[in-house]
Amino acid sequence: MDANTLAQMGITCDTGKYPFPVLEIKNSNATAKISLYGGHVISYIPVGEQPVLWMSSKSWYEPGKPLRGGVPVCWPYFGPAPVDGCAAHGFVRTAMWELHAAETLTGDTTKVVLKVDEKGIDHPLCSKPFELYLTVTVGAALELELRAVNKADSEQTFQAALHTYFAVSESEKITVTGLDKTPYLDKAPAHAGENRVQCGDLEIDQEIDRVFCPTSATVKIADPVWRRTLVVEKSGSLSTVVWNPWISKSKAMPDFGDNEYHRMLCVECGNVLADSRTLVPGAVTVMTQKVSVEKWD
Ligand code: TA6
Repeated sequence: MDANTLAQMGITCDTGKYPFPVLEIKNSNATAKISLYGGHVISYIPVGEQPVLWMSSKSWYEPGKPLRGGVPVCWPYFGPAPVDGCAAHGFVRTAMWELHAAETLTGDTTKVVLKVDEKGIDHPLCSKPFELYLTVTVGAALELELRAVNKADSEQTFQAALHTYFAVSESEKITVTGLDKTPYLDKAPAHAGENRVQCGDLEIDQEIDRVFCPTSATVKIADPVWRRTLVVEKSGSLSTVVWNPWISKSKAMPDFGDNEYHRMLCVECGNVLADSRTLVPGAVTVMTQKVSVEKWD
């Protein structure tokens, strides 16, 4: 798709600031930035709003290293790699994706489709052909669709997550609702490996690393300082991960500012752990996440 056609849709490609192409989308509803490296949404700002996504000031922008913030696409596994020496959260967040399609929808909303497949990925766990499509719709809401196609002649089992980093005014002041009475695997040090049940709303006053499953619930992040609620709806997903690294883990990550845990919360729609998916040859699975902002009066 040539630059002029894209420009008419409010899409430009910035190859200056970053060592890889970054699509910049601007319409009357919002602006957004999407890195073709990683198929990674790195910014979404509705008009007149604070940023919805958070990016670390320490993020790497180097091929081979994952971006810190925005919406990392975790696929075909979630968490530590099942083999030594490989990065966590799969191999597509450090792969080059291509712009597959773009169009302007009614209501001055911009839709782009990114694609990645096994070609050009050199990774010990990338052994079978696949196609992954990330559809990003930028409007008054941010809508993501992750579509996985098994192109192999044998079945493939995978885990996936849209590992979304949300921007908040102060993590200790927000309240997360929608997960009350939901079972979760606790991965934070205090109760690592324990299967527990969420009791009421979730507040952030320690390291939080919880894999909720099963849940198809909409999660809301109420932010009393910015007087808004971030609404995270999903489909095709029965697991949701909530993560804040808090103090010691923030200090342990070189691409994460020591005090940045105050400014972010991850709410990740996924197919992880017991919610992993198996595709027979030719099968397709789709997971969606829709993020919208409810302004308080
Ligand atoms: O989704 C939460 C989590 O699995 C945490 O355990 C932490 O590892 C986080 O992802 C970030 O992982 P990353 O590999 O991007 O540093």
